[in-house]
Order: sequence, then structure tokens, then C-alpha cells
Amino acid sequence: MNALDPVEVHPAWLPPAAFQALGSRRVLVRGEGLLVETVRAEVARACERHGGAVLSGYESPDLVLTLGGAHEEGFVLANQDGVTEVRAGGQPGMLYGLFHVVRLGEAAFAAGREPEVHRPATRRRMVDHWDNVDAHPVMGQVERGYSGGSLFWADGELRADRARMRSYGRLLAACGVNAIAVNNVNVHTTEAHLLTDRLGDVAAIANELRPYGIRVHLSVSFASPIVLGGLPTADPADEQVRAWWAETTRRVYETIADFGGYVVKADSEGQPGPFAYGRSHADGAKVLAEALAPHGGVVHWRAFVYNHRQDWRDRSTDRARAAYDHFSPLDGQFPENAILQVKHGPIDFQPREPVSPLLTAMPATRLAVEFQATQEYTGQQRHLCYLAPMWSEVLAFSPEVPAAELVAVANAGDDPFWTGHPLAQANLYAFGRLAWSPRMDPLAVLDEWIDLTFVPSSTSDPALLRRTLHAVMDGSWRTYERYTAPLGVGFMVRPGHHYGPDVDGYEYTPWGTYHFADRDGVGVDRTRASGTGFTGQYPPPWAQVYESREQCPDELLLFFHHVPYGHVLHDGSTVIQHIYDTHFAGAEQAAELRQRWESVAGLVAEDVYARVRDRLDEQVRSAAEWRDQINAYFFRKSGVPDAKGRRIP
Ligand code: GCV
Repeated sequence: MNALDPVEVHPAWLPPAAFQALGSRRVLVRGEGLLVETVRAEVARACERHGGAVLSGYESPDLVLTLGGAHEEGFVLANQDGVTEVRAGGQPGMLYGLFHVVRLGEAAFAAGREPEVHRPATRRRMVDHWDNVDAHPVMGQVERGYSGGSLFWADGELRADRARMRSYGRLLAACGVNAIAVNNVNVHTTEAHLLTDRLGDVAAIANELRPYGIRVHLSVSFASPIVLGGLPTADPADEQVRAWWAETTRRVYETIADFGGYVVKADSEGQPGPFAYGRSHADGAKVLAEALAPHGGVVHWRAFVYNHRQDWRDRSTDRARAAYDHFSPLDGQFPENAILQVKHGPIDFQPREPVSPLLTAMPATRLAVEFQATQEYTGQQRHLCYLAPMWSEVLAFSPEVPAAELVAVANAGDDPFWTGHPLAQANLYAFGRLAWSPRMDPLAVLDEWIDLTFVPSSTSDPALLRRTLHAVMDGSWRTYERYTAPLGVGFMVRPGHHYGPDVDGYEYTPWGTYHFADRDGVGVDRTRASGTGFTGQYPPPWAQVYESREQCPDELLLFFHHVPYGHVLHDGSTVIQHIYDTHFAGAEQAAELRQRWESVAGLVAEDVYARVRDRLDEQVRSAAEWRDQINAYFFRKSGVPDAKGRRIP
């Protein structure tokens, strides 16, 4: 087996059949370098399978991949006199150009095709793995992982299966991802050592991913100078601390010359940080950024900082405010190679949240928006939930958002289908494509994914298959939203593992995630007039829109307002009736998805069919559980019967 041959697991969006158009052509690859060699190997493998030829320069080609353009990662695709040419700015551009040709299939070779210029919207398109080296007693091998074990680590060691890492890199490159953090942002003791005495493990991963243009990043503990360096402090103002980071980072680059940089979760959920020394997060980020700067590295500094020991009786403290309150005063104080990584919503990856106002408040700071591909709060890859429509809404919110880099918490593991639920692969693919091109239509992205993953020529009824996949996936996020927490209120999940309903599970806890339901009404008053003032963190017009009960979009009403059950929504129904209606409808839709899936039996591989069917069975069960618990809870609180007389337990 060639070192670049993919391993025998589900091929996801790169099955051999997807290479048919390319592989049946006469292809010339011009240039030298590691990534050019990757392109050559890809072309050679495709041609061997599909009857084409790799040319050495003298014969007339159908496709030429060559270097010579402006943008390192960009490329121009043109067809002249029947020859398709990909002219790439640099080696990564050639790799992305190759995968673009694969995506286009026969269309890449259509005569007279208008030239297209492609380049990524942002420099870095990153996935963060919350993978532990040692399986954590509560969180396991992968924190919030629903796809088996880690691709990188097992039982305290680097995995021996490096080919799988290589295949993963290949999948990531094919959707545009170029950076990966290989360990959990909650850095425990063993994982802290990846920075120093276990750096060799990180280097081994980097070796596997490098041929696909992917740089490796490492989550590090802010307390590393103490934990690893034996210093008495991690104070960023301390000279010894600065020297320790500089020297440690120098060694990292000595071992991994193209190392990407650090990811830091500081002063958050028990992780150490600069607050212990009376320093700001800009001070904290600076010491790491300074150490990385001479080597071209960056630090991703997470803005997920809030008080997780809040008194639930105190209604004035609002977790939604925390990131903005901590970070907006620091705008302009972060060094150039520090990237503030902000979760897309102000709380924590709920199925519906407003866009974090912090993203509009840091004009002098480099930003990254963090999405969660792993479905912690969106059904844990047991429920079908295509997330790209949600991400696209976030990206369309304001001009600052698509200008930021994108990071996703990864959803892949050592599961044979990579993502547990085979259709959850689409979330990883879509993340990469949106990171490359934030304004892409999420349904067009889904079409790309469908054509690649379920190559039309490999199935007897591609039109039915496409129709069914769209029918089950397009609206799956909204279906999930319907049968879970209503109108943006969030967090009605079981504490700890976060799967399934538990309306009051977090209501009297220190986590700052409350819904305040009582006999009269529900929702969090975040207005300036009478609540926590969170609405004031938004620029106009959003500050006014969210402040006003009348103007606030229905889907976010309970995020911003505490309203009586009889409050009338824009669609004319009351809040309580909306709760009943959406929960009945959502659970019914889940059952319909399950039915609909049966129509593709025989059109997709049996193992994919069966795995999706089993997951849908669980989704139907769980959606009914959600429906009944939510409806029963609100019926008992409010005493208001369902206007349609349906049975509420
Ligand atoms: C990695 C949520 C998750 C945690 C996660 C945290 C974070 O709170 O439940 O598992 O920790 O977000 O993003 O840091």
C-alpha cells in the first residue's frame, strides 16, 4: 500500500467513484514539493483506477495542474481549447484545485467553461479536537465526542494507526480545512506534557497531516510554567515565565518547523489563567503570542470565560454578558498574532442563540468564530441535525462575522463512519466549505456533499436518493429545535451528559443557565429596561430589536424576555400554544424522517442504511420523550390546556 493510500473505513466524501472524471483523463502535474507530490499521488491513484494517464510533459493533456499565481492557497480554473487548467498560487492552492476538480466531476472538463478564481476567505480554517490522551474518568477519551474513540490517542498513548490520521487529513483538505488542534482545551496533566517531553507524539501527527497542507496546533495549559517548568508562578509579567515560554516554544519549532500555535482556555471552568495574578486576558495572551511570533505561530485565546459558580438566586448576574464584559474593554490590546476565539452564541452552543455581541465589539482584534460540529446540544450524533443552515445564519449576521476565521469543535473519531451518524459527516464537510467561502448557500453545500458521498453513477436512482437526503437533512436543525427547548430559552438538557430533556435540570445550579419558568410565564429578562441589560451589548439596530418584546424575533423571544404564557407571537399563537404545537409537530417530523429513510433502502450501502435507520429509531424515541416532558412541564406550570385537545401526560 502506498503511504498516501486511504485506509479501509468509510470513504466519506472521497469515495473512489468521485474521482471518475479526473481519473479517466490525461493529466499533467507540473511542479515540485511535498504537496505537489500529494497531488501527483492522488492523480496517479485515480488514473490507475479509472483508466486515465499521468503525463510526463510531452503528450497533450486534458487537465494541467500547475503553479504560478498570486494567492498561496488560491487557484484559477479555466478551460481553453479543450484543456482544463488549474493554475495555483502555491502548493496548497494546487491541492485545493485538485479537490475542486473532483467536486466538479465532468463539469470541470466542459469546453468553454468561464475561468473561475478561487481563494479562501480566511487564512486559517481550523478544527479543534477535544481529545484526551488519557481517557478522562467522566468525559472519556474525547470530551463531548460521539464518534467512538480519538483518531489520535488511545489509553494514554499516541495511536499506532497513523494511516487513519493521514486519511483524516485528506478528508479535511478536500473541504478546505488547514489547521487542527489535536488535544482538548481542558488540558489535564498528561496532555500538558505534549508541549515538552511528549512533543514527539505531536510531531508524529504533524508528519501525517503535512502532506495535506494541515498544520498542527496544541492546546496548552496557562499553568505550564509551573506544571512543566517547575517555576513558582505562571504570572505573565514574570521574566522567568516569559523566558520559559520563549524557550519552550523555540524547542517546539525546532521539532516541528511548521507548528501552527497554541489554543488556550484560561480562567474558564476551572482552567488556570491570568486572573490569578491580577492580570488581564490580553496580558495572558501576550506572553504566549510573543513566544510564538518569531516562528510565525499564533495563539487562539478563547473568550469562553464566565462564572460557573454563580448563585442561582441572584437574577442580576447573566452568563450571556460574560464574554463581552471581560473582553470588549481589551479591544486593541491583543498582539497581532493572537486570535480571540469566540463561541458563536453568548452562552454555549445551544440549538438557538443570538449571535455573540462580542463578535461586533472587537474591531481592533483578530477574531475567530467557534462553531460546534460535535453535536453536544444538538442530538449527539444520535439525532440527525444538519448544522450548516444555523452556521450560515450566524455568518450572515453582520459584516464582522464572515471576516473572522472559523473554528469548529470536531465531530470525528475512530468510528467506522468517522462521525457516528453517517449523515453527520455533512457537518464536517460543510464547516470546511463555509470556512473557505462563508457566503455559500448551505443547501448548495449539501448538494456537493451528496454528489461526492453518494456518487450518482453508483446508485440506481440518484434523483430519489438526492430528494430523500434533502427531505431528511435540509430542515433537520429546525425539527430538532421544535421538539427541544422552546423559543431560544435553551439548556433544558440533562446535566452532565447533556442528552435528552430535563427542564429544571440546570435551574437551581451554579452554571448560569436558567429559564425562570413559573406559573405565569417563562424566559430570561435580558433587557436594559428591567433585566440584565444584555441587549445593550448589541449595536443598533439589534439593541433595539432585542430590547423590544414586539420586535424581538419569535425564535429568540425567551432568550431576551420573560413573558406570560398568554403572550401573543408574531404568528398569532400564544407562547404556551406555540410550545404545544411545535413539540407535537417536531416529534411527528422526527417520525416522518424515519419513514422517509426507508425509501433509500438499496440505494445506499447496507451498513450506512442500517446505521442511519438505527439512529433515526433513537431520534424518534427521544423526540417523543422531549415532547412529553416539555409539554407536561408547561401544562402543569401554567394550567393552560392545549387548544387542540391533544393528550399531554
Ligand atoms: C471543553 C461546554 C462543554 C465542555 C467544554 C466547554 C468549552 O461547557 O460542556 O465540555 O469543555 O464547553 O467549550 O470549553
